[in-house]
Amino acid sequence: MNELEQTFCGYVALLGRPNVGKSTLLNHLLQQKIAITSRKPQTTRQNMLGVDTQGVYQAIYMDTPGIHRNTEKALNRYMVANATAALRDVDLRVMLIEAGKWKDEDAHVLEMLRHADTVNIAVLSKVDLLANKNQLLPEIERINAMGVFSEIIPLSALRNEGVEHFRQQVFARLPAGPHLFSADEITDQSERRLVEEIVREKLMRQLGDEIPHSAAVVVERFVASEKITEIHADIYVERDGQKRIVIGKQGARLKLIGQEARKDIERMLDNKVMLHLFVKVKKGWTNNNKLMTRLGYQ
Ligand SMILES: Nc1nc2c(ncn2[C@@H]2O[C@H](COP(=O)(O)OP(=O)(O)OP(=O)(O)O)[C@@H](O)[C@H]2O)c(=O)[nH]1
Ligand SMILES: [Mg+2]
Repeated sequence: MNELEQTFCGYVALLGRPNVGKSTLLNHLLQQKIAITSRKPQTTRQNMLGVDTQGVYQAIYMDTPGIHRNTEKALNRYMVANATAALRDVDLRVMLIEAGKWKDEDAHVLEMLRHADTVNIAVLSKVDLLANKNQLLPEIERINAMGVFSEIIPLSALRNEGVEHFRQQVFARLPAGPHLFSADEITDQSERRLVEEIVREKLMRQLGDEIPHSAAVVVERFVASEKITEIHADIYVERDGQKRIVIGKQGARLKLIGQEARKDIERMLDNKVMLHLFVKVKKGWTNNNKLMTRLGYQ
């Protein structure tokens, strides 16, 4: 990049109801896995940044928790508050809508976007799942008629279709300004934090519907040497019964979770990893602000 060249940089929020593919899109844009994903809704709990720098352009994506209306528990309120904070203070807002699967929760997100004055782009996600591609055009027209979006982009992150077009559309809308991250920085998350998230992803993926939403992971020890990185992490659940399930028969489940997590962590750190997991109970932490803060949700 020539020093005198005009550069462009801006914050881009990825928004939408749970499970529409926000985190998956971010990972595919960066061609690196930084955000955890799962088939279960409400996987992402906190905003995180992913930086896409190419030449004069720098898009600083903000992945957000899915916006939903079940806010009985403090943790759910915290998640939605994170996402709605991202609505403000960004240069560009991208709403993901699952192609062919419009729901009430989408309408709720749309109303939030309507009341802001920054540019909005709609992404129609997971188009590979559409049985009939003829559905796409009427849906694009219907969304266009809502009068909220300057652009509607169908894509499949998993098949890498439309992702490059989306990237260019975002770049084209960034305001002029200096880059805020160096070209080799791709996230604002620490390695410890990423490890916690990887372990939580394996919990999300390997356990039934209830426990993943009651689990938190905290790295207690992280010692890196040239040959090996030793990590101790605590998994917190809300009840003794949940602890038994996470551990499994003779520790089988916990072992599997550890193996899966270790593979990902080794890839990320590019080092051998010794991972020790411990399961602990913090009664009712998802509805207790003090405990949430202790477990990393401030
Ligand atoms: N077939 C298909 N599945 C996808 C695509 N993108 C995402 N998915 C799947 O959709 C599910 C949800 O993806 P996530 O990226 O976790 O969704 P999210 O919007 O971040 O969800 P929350 O964090 O819960 O709000 C996962 O099982 C993904 O593999 C896609 O392009 N095609
Ligand atoms: Mg997510």
